[in-house]
Amino acid sequence: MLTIYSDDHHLHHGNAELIDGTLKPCFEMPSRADMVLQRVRQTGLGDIIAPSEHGLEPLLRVHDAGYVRFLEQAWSLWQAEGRNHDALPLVWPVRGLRTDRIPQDIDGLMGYYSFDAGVPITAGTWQAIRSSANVALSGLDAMLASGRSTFALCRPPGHHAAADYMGGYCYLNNAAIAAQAMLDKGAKRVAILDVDYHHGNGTQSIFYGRGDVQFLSLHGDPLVEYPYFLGYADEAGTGAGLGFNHNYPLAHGTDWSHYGPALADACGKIAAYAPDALVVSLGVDTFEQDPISRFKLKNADYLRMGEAIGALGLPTLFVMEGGYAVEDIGVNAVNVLSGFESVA
Ligand code: OKP
Ligand code: ZN
Repeated sequence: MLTIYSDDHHLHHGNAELIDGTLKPCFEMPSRADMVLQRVRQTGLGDIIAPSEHGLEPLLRVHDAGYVRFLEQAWSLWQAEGRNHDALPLVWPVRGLRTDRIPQDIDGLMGYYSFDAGVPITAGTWQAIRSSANVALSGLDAMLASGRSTFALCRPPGHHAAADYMGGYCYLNNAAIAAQAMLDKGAKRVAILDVDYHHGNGTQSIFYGRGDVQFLSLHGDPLVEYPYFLGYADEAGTGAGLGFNHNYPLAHGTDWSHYGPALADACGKIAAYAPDALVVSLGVDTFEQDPISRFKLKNADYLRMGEAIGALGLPTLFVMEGGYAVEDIGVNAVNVLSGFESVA
């Protein structure tokens, strides 16, 4: 399988995140993608190529123009305040507060365009997130040109980013951008399967009213897990999108004995939808040793995951999302891809 990768992700390296009430080094760190790349090489998965520039247009098919402009300008606005450490949001417009006036000050903008504090903006963030989206879009190009499934080794991840807000380590929604680009290139229906441990709230919200994108997500139950405010089983879509959104909230401690059947159910729904292609939001933070997650999947379970997805027989674009057990992230991600290839 072909991998798309760029070193540009190194330009985004947040210093710290607020977790459990203290500042800790960011779990979402450059070594994550380095380890996946190393495993791709080690296993001889296939060629590795650089992305090409796709411009802003495909981003603006999914994201709000004001939000994209904010992402581009945030670091320089922050610096203009005389600050040279990472930018972080610290105030949000919750119930009853106004969202009809967009603040002009950088602290107000950071809050307006985010839903949590897990999104440091650094000097290189804009370039890194643009590159990450280019990785996904170049993966799509390769998949369409060859008819073969492709791995977009994106970093930073994207699935928590909505049309006009960042959060959960995510800025631009790489999977959504690729799915929309596929439709714009002539696909009639695209399915997005999100196997990251956390609910893909951004992707869900982007396509919630749409019937041309089916979204399915297996994740920690939002009643007890981040992102808490979306991802319940009764979220089925709205309007033309009704019936095209499927959430599988799963309990803490979920292992393959419960994950496997949920995945099989999701795959059945994908098969029934009969999409032209599949995008997989590939997070491997479902791993038993993940430092911020509570599922119990083992290394070999990722081979089974890949086999289940491969059995669909669809052209598939894998888009890297989460996974924070850095020692195992490469093994687990590539196990999915190898399992997929063993049946596809
Ligand atoms: C990004 B992706 C854990 C706090 C979680 C944010 C997690 C973002 C995950 N107690 N903080 O979905 O892997
Ligand atoms: Zn995650």
